[in-house]
Amino acid sequence: MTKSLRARRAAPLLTALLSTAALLSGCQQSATNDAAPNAAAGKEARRDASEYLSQPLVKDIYTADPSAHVWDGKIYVYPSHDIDGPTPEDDLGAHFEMRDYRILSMDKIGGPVTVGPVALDVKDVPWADKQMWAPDAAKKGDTYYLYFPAKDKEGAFRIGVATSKSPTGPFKAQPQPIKGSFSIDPAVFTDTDGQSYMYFGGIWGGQLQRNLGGKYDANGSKTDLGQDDKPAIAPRVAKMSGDMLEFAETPREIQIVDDKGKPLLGGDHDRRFFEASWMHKYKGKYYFSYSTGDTHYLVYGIGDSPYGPFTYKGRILEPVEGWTTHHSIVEWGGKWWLFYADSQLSGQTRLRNVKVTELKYNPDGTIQTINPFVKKGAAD
Ligand code: FUB
Repeated sequence: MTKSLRARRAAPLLTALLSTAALLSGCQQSATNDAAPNAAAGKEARRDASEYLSQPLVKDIYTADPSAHVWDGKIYVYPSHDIDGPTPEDDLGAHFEMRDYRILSMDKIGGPVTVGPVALDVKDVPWADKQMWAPDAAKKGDTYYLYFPAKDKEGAFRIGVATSKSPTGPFKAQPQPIKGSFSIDPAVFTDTDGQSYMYFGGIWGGQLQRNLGGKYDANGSKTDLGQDDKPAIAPRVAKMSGDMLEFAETPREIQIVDDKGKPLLGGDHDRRFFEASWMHKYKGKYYFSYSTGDTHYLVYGIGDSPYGPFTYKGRILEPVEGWTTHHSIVEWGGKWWLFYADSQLSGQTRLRNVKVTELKYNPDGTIQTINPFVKKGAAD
């Protein structure tokens, strides 16, 4: 698939327009409130619910970018909370106008999902102006930390942190963004030795390409380096301070290399980093996974250190319905799970719904690629 506009890849065309009632009846897992989202009604032709590998976890609000964690045996999902705003779609994601976060929780995968109340609102974050994009969370001692990107008053994405004594909030934001933070999509991984690291970054609307000189350049490239034969822009990682509120070091670039040890190139859109970092550890190895953005894959590399380098290994998830693809991977109940999102309920990229499906490894530690559709070749 070639470089496509963020705005262009909405739901694929189907001949039949399903009724909202029929669509919603396909949801396997219940939420606390079964009211159908208004904007889900008939905007696009859609697939039959039976064609999707899994069904939306909740249907009373729109959610995306699910960061899942297991704390005290319970599963918590920290998603973006999509809303139907007025801004037209563009390549930089201006249509993702999210203003708050609501946390999902469940006792078991496949069981009822509770949608929590507003956990953090942009109006309660002193430095933030708009676009509360993909968050993540961490726990240390008896405190929960919500990490979130938002645009500041100058239009630059920064990453903030808010704390709570409850995993579902409400969270209280620090007055300033994390010093030295920029771009989007924080993912905080705590290693087996207790040290936490934040992975982050995203090109195009995520502004990573506008932060190359250590300072936000509002006039920088809209997309990437524009140098297809040079190493692609790297995601970033930084060790977190003991109090989890700051970086303990200047963020480092993460190398993603091919099987010959060469960095993936900017023109390699099927494999290079775009956004949606996630880190998990399996059998002592570090798995760095991410979205390829304009080619719509979730892919991963494996390394021996939380800093990388990570050797590209393949795809985790083929393209979902909708432009974006963003995920998390977590172990629960002796199995591994992929949380992801698509646009099944609305047919619109800006209004997504989170899902979960089992993730399986091969004996050599590679991940089995998942097709988000039951019928082969259903994705366009
Ligand atoms: O949800 C807004 C943005 O779209 C996220 O931050 C990206 O990862 C993509 O999903």
